[in-house]
Amino acid sequence: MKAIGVILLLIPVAVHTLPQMTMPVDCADVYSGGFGHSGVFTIYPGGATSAVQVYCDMGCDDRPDGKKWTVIQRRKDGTVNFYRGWDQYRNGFGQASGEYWLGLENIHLLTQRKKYELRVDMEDFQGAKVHVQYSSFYIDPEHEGYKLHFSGFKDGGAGKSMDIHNGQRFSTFDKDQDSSTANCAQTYLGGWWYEECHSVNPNGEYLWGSSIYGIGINWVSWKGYKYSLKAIAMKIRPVE
Ligand SMILES: [Ca+2]
Repeated sequence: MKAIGVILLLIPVAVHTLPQMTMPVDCADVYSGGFGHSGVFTIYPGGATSAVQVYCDMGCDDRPDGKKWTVIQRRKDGTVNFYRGWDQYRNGFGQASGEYWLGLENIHLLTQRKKYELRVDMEDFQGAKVHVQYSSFYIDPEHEGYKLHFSGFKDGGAGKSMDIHNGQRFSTFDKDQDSSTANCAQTYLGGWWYEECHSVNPNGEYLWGSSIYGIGINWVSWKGYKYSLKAIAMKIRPVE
């Protein structure tokens, strides 16, 4: 009888803690689960069958606001080809330890579950670092073209040039949903929420600085159309 009593006491504890510990939705859940260091973790944006690896940016001493960020896109050395078609952008590609795209479906699932803010960190080849932050960020479901929504701009030196992409559908070379008569993804060699066509191109060609007009990893309000950044990372965090 004593043994049964112990088992009964343990069961509610196990049921309560298991889902949170083993199936974090995002890096904020990973952090709450006791992991305070940056690195690669498995998250579950859409439940038990949706496991995906991400890089969690848990910050460092010179960035006190840097904790709990789920990285949804990252470029840093040109090792991954970002000129890909719709299925790849929908499902994600690359390596969470290096360069990757989390996938539109995962980003949609995440931003449907919680209210998120967005941060974009950037670096040039001279070592200068800037960022932007938006206090609200989400994307619509696939049948709405994964349309992009953000608001609440806070400048960290990179400027507002992402603003023209607000409200756009996502386009790849094989799925043109942009506002241009041209195929922007094909012209500017990326996949993005192209308008007519872009003033930021985070998924453009990795070009080690000098860029042919508009095809690099451009952030126009910081470096113009002819400079391709060394590093860029888009990351999201639930609004407390
Ligand atoms: Ca078009």
